[in-house]
Amino acid sequence: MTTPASSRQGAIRDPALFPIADRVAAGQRLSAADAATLFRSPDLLGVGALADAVNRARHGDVVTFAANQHINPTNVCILRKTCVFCGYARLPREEGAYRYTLDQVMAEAEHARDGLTREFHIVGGLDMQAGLEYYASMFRALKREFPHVHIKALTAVEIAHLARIEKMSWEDVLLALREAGLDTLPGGGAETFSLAVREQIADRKLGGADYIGVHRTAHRLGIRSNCTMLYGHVETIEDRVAHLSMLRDLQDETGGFLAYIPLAYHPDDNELGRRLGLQGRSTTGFDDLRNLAVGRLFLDNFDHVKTHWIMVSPFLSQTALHFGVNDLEGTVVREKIYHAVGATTPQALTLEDILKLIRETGKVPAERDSLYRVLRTFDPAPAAAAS
Ligand code: V47
Ligand code: SF4
Repeated sequence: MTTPASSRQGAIRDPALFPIADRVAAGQRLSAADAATLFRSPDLLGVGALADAVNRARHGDVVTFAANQHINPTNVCILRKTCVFCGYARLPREEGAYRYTLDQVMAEAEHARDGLTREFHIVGGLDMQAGLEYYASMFRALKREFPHVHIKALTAVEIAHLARIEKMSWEDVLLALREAGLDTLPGGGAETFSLAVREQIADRKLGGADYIGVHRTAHRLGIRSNCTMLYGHVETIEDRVAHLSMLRDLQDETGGFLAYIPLAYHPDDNELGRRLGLQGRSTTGFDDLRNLAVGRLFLDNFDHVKTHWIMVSPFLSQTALHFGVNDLEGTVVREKIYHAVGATTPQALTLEDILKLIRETGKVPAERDSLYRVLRTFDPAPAAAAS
């Protein structure tokens, strides 16, 4: 047996990774079995080294970030009882339920006057009282007041919900929203596509095939989108691989995905965490880094892999920059969904925080727009800077 170049360099210790390293070096696509091997390997540094090499080949040392602002207009959701991992949703008359008026949305959007915010990320519950016109008038008003701010809004699940309550097709809903100002779709709502998993954690939620179907429709209309996978709950390695395969297949077909974002399940303050006895025990850093690295390696047709530091902490996101990640979810003014389920990380980082975080890793920070075009590149700092 020949010794692969990468193992000679000593980066890879697990022999099960040698043939995968050879395929990566040859630019060959990884199989589902390879992805399962990567997920099972205890050699996190080996998996990370492979992902880092692939990431560097695409992006060099550049790490991008975008200054965005989350707006969550309603937490009223008809799936409140069945999405058992969600601590954010409320029934209409339940304590804590809210639905913003247009004025409240606009007041919250005022933060974008700081001039730094380039994107509104708008998602909420499946609220029967928040129909197409609720969102269309919101997007029109936001575009009128903040024409320079990109609107990334409504997950595939919310698009399908609007289609159902308005008795319209997905396509017509997307066309109407684009007309009002929608620019791209966020990747939420994917959870883990496996039927067995959905039955346990998100029964009655839009299924995986339909999630893919909504994104396919959006891509056909020229609306780009992100995609996600929620991991660290009841899913198996095979469920993760099947999920990633569906994302990779759609990307082969349309090329419409901008970024992949693995989302770490937070077990606090939600029914699933109580059922699984996981409260106070979030995903491990090991598994967080591995999910990011495997995403980079298996999703060979994706340009961008992003960490969401709100979920996995700025510290882990920083380390992830050496595990295949090229993008950080940027400055977030106010964020409710994760802080309803126990996230204890800071709710916003300043521009200086983000630059420091990237520079310390020896990488070059670059601000991007919502379509991942670099807007300005910042000077790298000496990697050994101590403060
Ligand atoms: O779909 C809900 C997740 C997602 C919990 O597209 C939870 O740029 C962990 O998709 N523990 C929405 N996660 C957020 C999302 C996202 C985030 C950042 C950037 C982008 C993007 C998209 O949040 C939901 C669900 O998977 N979520 N509850 C929880 N207990
Ligand atoms: Fe509703 Fe989304 Fe929460 Fe499910 S995850 S209950 S769809 S807000």
